[in-house]
Amino acid sequence: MKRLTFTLLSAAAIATPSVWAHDWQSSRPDSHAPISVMGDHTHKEGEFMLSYRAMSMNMKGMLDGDEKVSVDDVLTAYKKDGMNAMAPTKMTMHMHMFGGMYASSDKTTWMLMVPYLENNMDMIMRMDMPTTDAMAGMGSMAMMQTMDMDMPMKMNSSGLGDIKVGVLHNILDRDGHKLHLNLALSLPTGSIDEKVNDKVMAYRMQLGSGTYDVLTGATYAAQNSFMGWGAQAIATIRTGENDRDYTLGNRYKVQGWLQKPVLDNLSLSARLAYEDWDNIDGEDSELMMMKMMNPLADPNLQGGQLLSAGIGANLTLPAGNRLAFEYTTEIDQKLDGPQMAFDDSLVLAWQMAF
Ligand SMILES: [Cu+2]
Repeated sequence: MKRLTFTLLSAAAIATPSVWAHDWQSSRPDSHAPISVMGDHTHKEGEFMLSYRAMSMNMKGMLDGDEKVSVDDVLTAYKKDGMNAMAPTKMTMHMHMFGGMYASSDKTTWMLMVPYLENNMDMIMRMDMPTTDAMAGMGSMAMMQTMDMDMPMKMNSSGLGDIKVGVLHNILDRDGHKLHLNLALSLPTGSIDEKVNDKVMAYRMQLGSGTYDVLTGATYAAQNSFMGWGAQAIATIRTGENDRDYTLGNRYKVQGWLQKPVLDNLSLSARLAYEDWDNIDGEDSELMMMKMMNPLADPNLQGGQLLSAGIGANLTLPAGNRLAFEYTTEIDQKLDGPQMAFDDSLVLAWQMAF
């Protein structure tokens, strides 16, 4: 028994260094994090990378806190005599994200991200309609009676989003463990003046924040011969106020992931993310009346917290090419509501380093 224990311990002692201590291998598929994670990896001096991500995000139903709220609940609460009420039923966002990376040294990698967005929202508008009785007796307007009528509506917005310029700075790269700092500036290139029928659309439908935003945080990643893992914390801090007199809430996101190389060129991933974002500070004056009829136009119904999980895969191909996908679904969320809830998202991507 003693001998067996000794043999096992010796085996473990010999095996451990080979499992734990080796240099970071950037050729491994799991040397990049799951594809939803931005600014996850750095490059070697002189290396370039181009990337394209196609993302789609679905939102469905509404929550107030962690309670489900039906469309009818919202319409009933917001409907006032002589005015319309509106409630969203679902929203999809499609994003094309073009990225570039360049390492000016082994320690410093520069990033550029250019998003193109397309938002689609389905809503129900509850309006007053004269009843047929009232129509018949049109002569006496004072007697006019109305009834609620629900009309489905669609709206969409599309265009350039906020361009981000960033830098990643390595502070540790030892024995398969890496740590870098993330810093990026988000430029107000996305429109905040998107309109439907000459009226400004609710905050969610706008394409940018309208402010210069600072994204700052850190990313840790590790590999051994068996698997890869990592974690990232990023804060998005808005600065100043935009041209429409409001500031989107700051966002804080922490996430962690595990990756398993199943083939030389293929790894599978599981990721858990927690996000917290604040309400809007200030208000778009053109939405001030609208918020009486539509919760989406209320700056105090925008904050929330979301716990989500993703599964994905990274595939390396010849000549520095990579393909990746990740599917993310909500696990739990708590929203200042009524507010539309996150349902799921899908990211497909191509990357090429040279
Ligand atoms: Cu890269």
